[in-house]
Amino acid sequence: MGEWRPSACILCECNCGVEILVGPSGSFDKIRGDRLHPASRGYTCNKALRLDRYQNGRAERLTRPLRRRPDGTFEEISWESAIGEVAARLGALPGESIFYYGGGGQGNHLGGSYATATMKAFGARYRSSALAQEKTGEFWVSARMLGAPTRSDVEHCEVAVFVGKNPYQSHGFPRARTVLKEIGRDPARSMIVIDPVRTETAELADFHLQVRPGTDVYLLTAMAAVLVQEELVDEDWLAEHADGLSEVRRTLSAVPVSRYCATAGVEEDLVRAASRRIASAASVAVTEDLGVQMNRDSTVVSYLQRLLWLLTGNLGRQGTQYAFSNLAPIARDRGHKVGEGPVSPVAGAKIISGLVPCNVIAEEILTEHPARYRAMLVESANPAHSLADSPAMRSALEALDLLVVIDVAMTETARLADYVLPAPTQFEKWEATFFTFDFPRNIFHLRRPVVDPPDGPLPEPEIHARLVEASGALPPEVVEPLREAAARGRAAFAEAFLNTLGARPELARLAPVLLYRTLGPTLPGGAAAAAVLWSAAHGFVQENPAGVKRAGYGEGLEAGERLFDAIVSSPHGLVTTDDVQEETWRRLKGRRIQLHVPELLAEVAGLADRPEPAGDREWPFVLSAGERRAFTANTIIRDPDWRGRDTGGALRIAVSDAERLGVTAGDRAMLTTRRGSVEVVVEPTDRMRPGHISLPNGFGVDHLDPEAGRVVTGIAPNELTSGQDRDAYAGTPWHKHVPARLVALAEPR
Ligand SMILES: Nc1nc2c(c(=O)[nH]1)N[C@H]1C(S)=C(S)[C@@H](COP(=O)(O)OP(=O)(O)OC[C@H]3O[C@@H](n4cnc5c(=O)[nH]c(N)nc54)[C@H](O)[C@@H]3O)O[C@H]1N2
Ligand SMILES: Nc1nc2c(c(=O)[nH]1)N[C@H]1C(S)=C(S)[C@@H](COP(=O)(O)OP(=O)(O)OC[C@H]3O[C@@H](n4cnc5c(=O)[nH]c(N)nc54)[C@H](O)[C@@H]3O)O[C@H]1N2
Ligand code: SF4
Ligand SMILES: [Mo]
Repeated sequence: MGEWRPSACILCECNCGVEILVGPSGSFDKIRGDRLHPASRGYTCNKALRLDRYQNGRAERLTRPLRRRPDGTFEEISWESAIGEVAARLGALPGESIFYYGGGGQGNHLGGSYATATMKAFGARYRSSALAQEKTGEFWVSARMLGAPTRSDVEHCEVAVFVGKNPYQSHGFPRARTVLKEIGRDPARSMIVIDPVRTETAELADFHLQVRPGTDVYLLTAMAAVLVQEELVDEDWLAEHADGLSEVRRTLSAVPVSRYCATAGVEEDLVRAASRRIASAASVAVTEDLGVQMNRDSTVVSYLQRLLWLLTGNLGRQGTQYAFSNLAPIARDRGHKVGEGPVSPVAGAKIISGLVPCNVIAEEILTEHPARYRAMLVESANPAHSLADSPAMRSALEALDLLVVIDVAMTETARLADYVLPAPTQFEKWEATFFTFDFPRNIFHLRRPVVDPPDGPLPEPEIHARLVEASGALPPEVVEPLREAAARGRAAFAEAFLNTLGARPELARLAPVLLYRTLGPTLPGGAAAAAVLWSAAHGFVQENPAGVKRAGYGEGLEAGERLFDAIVSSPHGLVTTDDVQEETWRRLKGRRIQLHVPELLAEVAGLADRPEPAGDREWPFVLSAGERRAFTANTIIRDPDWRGRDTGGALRIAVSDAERLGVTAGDRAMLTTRRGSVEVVVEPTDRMRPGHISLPNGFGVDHLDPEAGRVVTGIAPNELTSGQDRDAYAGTPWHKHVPARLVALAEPR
């Protein structure tokens, strides 16, 4: 009989606490929700139970550093050679030409938090991650309107609104299915879902606004206009908290609501009823996601979505939106106006939250421009698969002087690398995510290894430390005294560390590695990777003194130490802040809400002059490329056997369209977009609107089969998408809106 060990599911941002029964050979024999986890409280969805396929599945696990030979095959090399050669080749390039991508998927941000040191050591300035193809538009709008990011309190709201989000499958907040069912059951509460598909979430909704794909900007403009035109705006609240109501009112008063509802394909009565329901509720929580973020007008839609809840005064109360504490901020934007702030060196694309838009990366490499990126360090990401236009991405990665990939498995991206550096899996090392946005009690969960790592891989913090050391940026005369101070105790270390950074501020960005090498070895149970959390904990206490105190850690420096020690010694996770509602206003720093964002309000006004979105004879379908389903999890699990159903990743299509094409379930068809053609298997369903088709995300990756060799399952969606199809502001892709056509391949019956 094995032992139950606490950890977390790594398949979506919720990171539900789990307990794993580990067999003698390291197999995950049973997995159950961890009741002691402060956010998930025993909840998991169907996916967590299959995590053995991540740990022990048929992916091509990486165990040794690899170097690519000229013929494209790989040879195993020692860590000494790998680190020495990578550092020498990075060191020979101008720092601005070194691009860092990734830093953590859905379960692992601890390793990536050491990458700032590596970037600094080699002078790298530009970076990106998956966030810059989904959330950057939202970050920017939030910065412009509120000055801080917010999340929505779905659990306690009277009315929940989901815009282009299917939380029944994708989650995104704790215990999602339970919470959704509670709202669905309660006659006093309502759910509004804006989605062209009758999703599992839409089925629980009171109002399903089954919008025509890609026309959310009209629908949300109409909804905001109903609030203004029917005088449902919370005037008193806005007078107290917000500026810009008169400009917004002027624009929205002129909106032809009926016409926009017709354009969006939703009954006007239903739109009006949903808007009134928002206005009459004591609390409204609105969440947007990829259905609009990876779609036309995404940044304008992020703005309109916020107008709905701001015009009705839904901020800073239970069940509305809140600003959260953040132990390790994932991203925060300064909200520079269009034409101001940093841009990418070649395409001149707006950099939001420090991230270059993913859709311009290939362009920034495939050019003769002197400022092009020449080297890329990819960590815990698979951009050859996950970014728009995979063929162009592959060409770009091949055109680099140097590509280094840190991963656990041989991936589509790793296969193109000059060096592949193997890391232990997330169950073989100390790990954590920084996706903790709960309120009023926010949490953190530092996970311990549940199985021993194989001989060979090195944890990411160790890889970064070695690269930084090989760069020569971290002289031993800085490290040694700090190591000695750490051996004397935490107080001595704190003083020495602050003195060192005070005397040499240029070392600040190397701090993660410096902490890892000095404080790290003193941490219990081999928790060196947690060292970076020490400074994070102190910063967190300074930012959130009241919440930290309420959570029982006391005040000041002592609270920082107590919180850090608690993090290291809480294998089930812990509460970091216990907030009151006023904290939201404090985090907005007393700044007034800006309803009027001139660039975006002008877009709303300009809708009236746009030509009606028309059908296209050449491309009669709209393809959503990358839907979340019951068994998808980005490309974290490569072994297809983990899927309980929809194992091939079928193309979903409306029943009427399937009949017209003469295809039934399981038939093959040829799907073509401007970018490429693939053969798909169709699944007719009454969930889809006619003209709309969808493919799941996370498919089209390969695994090693003992007999058949390398086998690819399903369609890689980005063989069909284009880098040019992107938002004018944030550069985020239109993956949910790809013009397509479909031809039956099966014999018609
Ligand atoms: N099962 C599972 N869960 C996941 C993940 C996973 O891979 N699998 N990935 C995680 C990650 S990284 C993310 S970012 C989240 C994403 O989570 P979601 O955004 O919820 O997931 P999607 O299914 O990509 O898109 C959401 C919805 O957008 C709808 N949509 C398509 N076109 C339009 C449109 O024109 N307008 C509107 N309003 N809606 C439209 C789709 O029908 C779909 O229901 O999920 C996370 N959770
Ligand atoms: N067309 C289309 N494209 C999309 C989407 C879509 O809806 N449609 N969704 C997009 C979204 S929202 C996202 S978030 C991205 C996700 O795409 P990516 O950001 O590329 O992330 P993943 O696919 O999750 O890949 C994570 C990688 O981390 C590796 N890994 C797992 N554990 C570890 C570890 O402990 N250490 C290291 N170093 N590596 C590890 C895995 O093997 C895998 O290669 O995809 C995006 N791409
Ligand atoms: S996939 Fe997400 S919601 Fe499901 S168990 Fe894992 S972390 Fe929890
Ligand atoms: Mo994502």
